[in-house]
Amino acid sequence: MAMEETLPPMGVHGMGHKIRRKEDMRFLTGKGTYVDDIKLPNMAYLVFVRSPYAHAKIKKINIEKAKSIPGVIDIITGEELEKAGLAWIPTLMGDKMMVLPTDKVVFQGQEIAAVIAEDKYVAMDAANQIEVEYEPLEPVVDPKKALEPNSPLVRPDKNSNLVFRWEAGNKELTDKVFKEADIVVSQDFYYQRLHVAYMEPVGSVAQYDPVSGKLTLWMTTQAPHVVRTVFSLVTKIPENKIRIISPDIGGGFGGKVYVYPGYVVSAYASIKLGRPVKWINTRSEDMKSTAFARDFHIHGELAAKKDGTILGLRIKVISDHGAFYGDANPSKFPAGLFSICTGAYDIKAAYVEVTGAYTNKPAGGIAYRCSFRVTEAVYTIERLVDILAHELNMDPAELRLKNFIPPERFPYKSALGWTYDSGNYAAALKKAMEKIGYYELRKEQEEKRKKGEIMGIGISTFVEIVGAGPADLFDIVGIKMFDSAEIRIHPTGKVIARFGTRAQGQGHETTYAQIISEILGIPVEDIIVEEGDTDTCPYGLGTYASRSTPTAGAAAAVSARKILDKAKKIAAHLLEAREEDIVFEKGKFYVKGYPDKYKTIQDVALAAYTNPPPNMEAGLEAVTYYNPPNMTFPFGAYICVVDIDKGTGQVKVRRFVAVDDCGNIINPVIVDGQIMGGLTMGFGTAFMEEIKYDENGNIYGGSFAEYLIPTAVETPKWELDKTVTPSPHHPLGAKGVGESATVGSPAAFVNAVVDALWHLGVKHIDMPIWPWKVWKVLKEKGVAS
Ligand code: PCD
Repeated sequence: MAMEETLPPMGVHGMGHKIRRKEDMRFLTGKGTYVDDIKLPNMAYLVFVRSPYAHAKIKKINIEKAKSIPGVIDIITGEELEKAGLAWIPTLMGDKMMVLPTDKVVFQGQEIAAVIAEDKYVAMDAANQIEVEYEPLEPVVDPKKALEPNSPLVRPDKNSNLVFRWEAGNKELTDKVFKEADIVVSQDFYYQRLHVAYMEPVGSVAQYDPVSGKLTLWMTTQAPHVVRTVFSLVTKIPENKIRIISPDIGGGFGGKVYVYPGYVVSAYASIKLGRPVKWINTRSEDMKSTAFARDFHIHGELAAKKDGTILGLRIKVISDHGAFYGDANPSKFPAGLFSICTGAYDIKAAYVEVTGAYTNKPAGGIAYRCSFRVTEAVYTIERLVDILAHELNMDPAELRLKNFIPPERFPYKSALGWTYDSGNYAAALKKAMEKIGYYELRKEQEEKRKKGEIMGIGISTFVEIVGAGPADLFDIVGIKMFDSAEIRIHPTGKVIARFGTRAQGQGHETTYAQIISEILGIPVEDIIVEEGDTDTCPYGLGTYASRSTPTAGAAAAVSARKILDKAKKIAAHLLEAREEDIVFEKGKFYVKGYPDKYKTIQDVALAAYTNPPPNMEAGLEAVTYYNPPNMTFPFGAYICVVDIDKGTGQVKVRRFVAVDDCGNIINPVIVDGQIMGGLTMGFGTAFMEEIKYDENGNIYGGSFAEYLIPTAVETPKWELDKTVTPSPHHPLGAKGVGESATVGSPAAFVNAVVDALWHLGVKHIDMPIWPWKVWKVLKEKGVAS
């Protein structure tokens, strides 16, 4: 069916309408404005010299030759930054990170010196002429070895490689439950290091105005307000003299929450030189030096009764954070929200322990399409549940149905302390089973097995936790995690709405407008949504961890309702009636019983400026800083069918059914787009992507030639469906959804592959499941053809 037929034109289209994305005209015609599109008069270019070593002492940096190249304006090293107090800056997790090193380098690809030149190519040539004398040091690559007492130290300012040790749950109770259990299953999982392969590499343009003393920074950040505050605290530039603009962003996926050295050095250089300075990473620089995701070494155990009742969960993790602890977690959660790992199941006792290690790699631990480690948690529990089902010789769907938290138990308090807002896990799984024809597939699998064909079915019934705050529990560098919406209605009824979040492709310009349209009955095309300019937008914590709908989306609803309250008063005045008698419907106010004599919201807007009731201030606007009472807990049931080629080990995803539940939906096409994109990323995780290092800390490859991401050719066909279980505390009953599919799907793929091979004695294969890994197993088991 053509898009034309399915998508209605714009108009008063609130919640649940499949309207086209307002921003797409700009994006699809190449008219977006990204950081690299910012071109200012007299702008200089910054390029970094990067370290070839993972760990080395810097003995000397010879810059003379480079400096003499025509067009080179300046060269900035760590020594100079140190004098300005900027060689090290705080990370969002209360650690410190090097902007430029003064003593030693701590990962391959680290920024060592910045060349600023009249143009980018001169800067690149000059960077090649900078000679750095190194004394190589023994690198720390394996996080387990990093924690051994005799390990070399990654950090010059620390006396161990321990980042943190964190635990949650009741250890005694969990140990007791494990002793009493009929069966305990255990497995080691490695959730591999991933690169956040957004389309646009990170960069910034800094412009310092010596007359006003104002610093304007265009940057690829998902959290402009927080970055402004941190910049101000570090540089002592007054916060109202720093303006951060995140223009259009070509994908963020968590990788653009981190504060990169380039942001700081471009700002410093612009202030020093009095001219604008641009820095844009190349793709391979980005791959080698930006913050990475995952890298969790997990040991998981599940205890159960013979009949499949799950009793306890015990998990031990070693996490690799690279050289700086730069995760963007809320500060009270060193291992993010990993403690959501009891998942969709009613588990009495659980205990989790996470130990973080420094290694000679770029900073890691960022939440790549993941609400702070939810992805690792979901993978662990969903793999363990499948292993338990197979060990017990039970059907993995039946085992899940037996252990789900039943719908009547919500709000449900988990063993690790979270209060789930709402859920109906059995409904989602049953819908997915029906859609895919689960029992017929099991029969088919049995038949195929008899013929020696290899087919598997994998399930993942995940639960997420998204939408941070509440503010008393969640903060980033002390700043409470709320979010904001300001709505202004002009006299002619046209609207401008501004937010503390910042979309990177999610479609906020459309969905926020739909929220306002839903409540005020104003057509979506009359509502302009703006984000990402700290001079104009209300303060907010930004867009990551699927928090925009639960927080800023809620703020939009509350602001719109505040406006509606005032509008009702104005309407009563215009209709010469009592406020209690005013009815509001589809953009029209009328007196109860007299729907034909009405005033439109646009009439009321005009009156707010021309004829407000006596004693009422003019204007029609509202701002809300929304502190959510709880997180939202979206969930879903995914089922994947795979066929494995015995000759090559190639896994073919034959079918994939995804039933998602994100509560009430604002825009169904946007939500489906989010899920399809997320599934594709989960597919890449399961089958293709990994950042690896050799024993010297050299990155393998470091370009898209080796780091494979799925294209349209590899990507399976996704079959989508929904259940709707509204969030009881969100003003619109909505939950977040942007990350669900990336969080939930890897376990479904891996479960399907292991399900296909279990009868051969295969219990686990670590991701990415490359064909050769499967082929090796088939060969070992004597079934490769
Ligand atoms: N929605 C609707 N409904 C509902 C929900 C939701 O409609 N219920 C929609 C909204 O509105 C938007 C979307 O959907 O538009 C999404 O949402 P959310 O969930 O709220 O989220 P946000 O916050 O907005 O966003 C964020 C996310 C994340 S987080 C990520 S990764 C990713 C996702 O988002 N990223 C991205 N998606 C996306 N897309 C694109 N295109 N791009 C990008 O970049 Mo992190 O933490 O950062 O890792």
